[in-house]
Amino acid sequence: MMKTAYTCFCTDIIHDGHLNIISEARKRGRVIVGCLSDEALIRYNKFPTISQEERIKLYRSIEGVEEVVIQNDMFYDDVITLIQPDYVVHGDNWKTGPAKAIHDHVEELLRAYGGELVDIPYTYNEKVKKIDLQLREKLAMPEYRRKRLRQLINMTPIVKAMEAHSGLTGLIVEKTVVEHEGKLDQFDAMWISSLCDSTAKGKPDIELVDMTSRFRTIDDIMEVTTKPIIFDGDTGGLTEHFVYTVRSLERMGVSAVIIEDKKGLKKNSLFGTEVKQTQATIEEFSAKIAAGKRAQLTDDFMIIARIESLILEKGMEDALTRARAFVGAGADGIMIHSRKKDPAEILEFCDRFREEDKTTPIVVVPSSFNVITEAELAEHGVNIVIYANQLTRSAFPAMQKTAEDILRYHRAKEVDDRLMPIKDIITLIDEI
Ligand code: SPV
Ligand code: MG
Repeated sequence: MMKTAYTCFCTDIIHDGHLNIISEARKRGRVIVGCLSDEALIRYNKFPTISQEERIKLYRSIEGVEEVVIQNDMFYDDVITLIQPDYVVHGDNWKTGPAKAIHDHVEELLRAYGGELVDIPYTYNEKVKKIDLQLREKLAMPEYRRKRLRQLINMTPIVKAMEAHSGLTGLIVEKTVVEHEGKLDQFDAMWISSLCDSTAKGKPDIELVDMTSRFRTIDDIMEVTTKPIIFDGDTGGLTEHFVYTVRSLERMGVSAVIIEDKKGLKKNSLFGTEVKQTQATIEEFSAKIAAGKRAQLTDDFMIIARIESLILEKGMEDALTRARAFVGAGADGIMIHSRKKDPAEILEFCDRFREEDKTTPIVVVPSSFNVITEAELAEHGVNIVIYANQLTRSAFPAMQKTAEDILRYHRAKEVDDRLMPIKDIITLIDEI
């Protein structure tokens, strides 16, 4: 019987490397190509720039490919059970890094029935490099990046956003991939926190850092990343100013702005009622949202209304009434915030909001109620979870301790084993 050779693709463009894999597979048998599903792809690799259907068509059009199947499981269990290929052929680039776990797992699956894994030397020539750059362009340019948050909301059970406030923290959010319990995972989006952007500049979180400076932060991050950006717009400022902010953010390729229903001198929400903070009226804030929606030029950009009723202890009914009104005014999503350790009030809000509104995205920021998992939040209808300040809060004590110890010992030797090797920090940064 004719043998079968299987390979899984997750590319949007076919280059010499893929053709080489197909030709090696053909030498061994009937070629079946797996198309990694969108959902697996965004966890494993990067956001697809063409649809799953278009990728299937693309792979089918390659000479020598006899069949294309969808691979839903990035660890290959589904297709290997189904097809039991004699060979799995892959570029040898998956033998290092987080993908090594997949390599090893496939090898084990094949061994169980006498199949063979064939690792082909990875092709990296000028043409392949150019195609990599083309793909990067499609991910990083504003018109592609902007719409990606809406796409992600539809593609994944919960969008995970991590705080970034500089090129370096942006790179961490962009590049961190972990393998854990048989799954690879990475963040989907970045949150430009007003708290962390201000803290990085040594300033309080009171809308003191002006928009020009905040835009500079966005630009620093955008220059070195491709993931979509959610901008913390504080109160949005005066409505007459907010409409310009919306236009600027949209033009830059930011996907969403979240504005909170407060007015006057804004203080950080985690202070709650310990400081004086004033909530805007429903009418005032609805007018600001509506003006922002009128100002935007694309259908991609999102204006998300953040409700501070639970933070300011105005009650659940007030929060729900506001949510209804702000969606009515055109808000593309609702962020509900709380500073309680117990997630109960957040979950009650989500459940009650979802009873009457099945579709408007819900955003939460579990800084205080940090026991809740992403899966539990998704079960209660949450679409976006934001880890708003954990990178800053982990970096600060580490830096402070290093500074103290160098003062203490009058040299840097004692801190050295806590430091990232210089070589690693250099490889973090891409050279063009
Ligand atoms: C921020 O990260 O700046 C936020 C979230 O607005 S919070 O600090 O919890 O108010
Ligand atoms: Mg903020």
